[in-house]
Amino acid sequence: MSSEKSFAAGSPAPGPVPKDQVRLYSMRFCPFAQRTRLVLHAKGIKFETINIHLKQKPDWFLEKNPDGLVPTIETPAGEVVNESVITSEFLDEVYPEKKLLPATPFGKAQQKMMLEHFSKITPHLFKISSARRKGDDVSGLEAELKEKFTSLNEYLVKRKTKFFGGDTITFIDYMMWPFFERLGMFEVQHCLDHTPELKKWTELMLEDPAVKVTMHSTENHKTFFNSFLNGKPDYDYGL
Ligand SMILES: N[C@@H](CCC(=O)N[C@@H](CS)C(=O)NCC(=O)O)C(=O)O
Repeated sequence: MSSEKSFAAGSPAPGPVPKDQVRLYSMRFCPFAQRTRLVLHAKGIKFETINIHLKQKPDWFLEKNPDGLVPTIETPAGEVVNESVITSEFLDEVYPEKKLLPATPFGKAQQKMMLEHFSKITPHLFKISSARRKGDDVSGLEAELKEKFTSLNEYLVKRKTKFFGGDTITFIDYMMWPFFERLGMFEVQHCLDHTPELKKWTELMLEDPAVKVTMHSTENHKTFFNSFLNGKPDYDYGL
């Protein structure tokens, strides 16, 4: 697609997915869609993006995914897959070059266990941000977040690896990254100060080409997030 502008209700439906590509239905600031974008870029998969106006979804998008959530991917064969982790695993299987998930069942299970653990941390970020906006004291919540970061830090220390799946970036790192990119937006960056290995991991992630190409600055995240909180998400912010 030539424009990154979001498609809203009433916009014409896109044609069929080009034969040699995958189509990603996305939203530029969505952390879940960023997971899929990271995998697409890391694996060098040819894809086109259709950004969706999530407040005014086109009917043709809801026909493809009645849940109306991004990320959703569509293949030239008409296969429609949604949910960030499922789309990412699907892409890793369909495109075997540069595998991101480990080959062994135990290796895969380890990454999925870690992801399960991590998915209990993310709601905490939203909780802190919402409490802060209400003017509540967030020190207790921040202490809990620091504890959770300590558990991730210990994982890296025990394994003695730079990344969560070894010394190179794998699936689990990409699944976790979008939320770390947004620590500044949630104003909890300082919660990493006592977890040096985890902090180093964030610095190494920032050097990754797929991270570089999919990321937004903290300022842009903040501006979008504020528009979202005010009930008028500016999906096309910065375009
Ligand atoms: N569990 C889903 C969550 C995806 C999600 O919440 N996406 C948001 C945008 S960040 C969305 O599509 N929201 C539209 C809506 O709720 O109607 C995943 O991992 O893909």
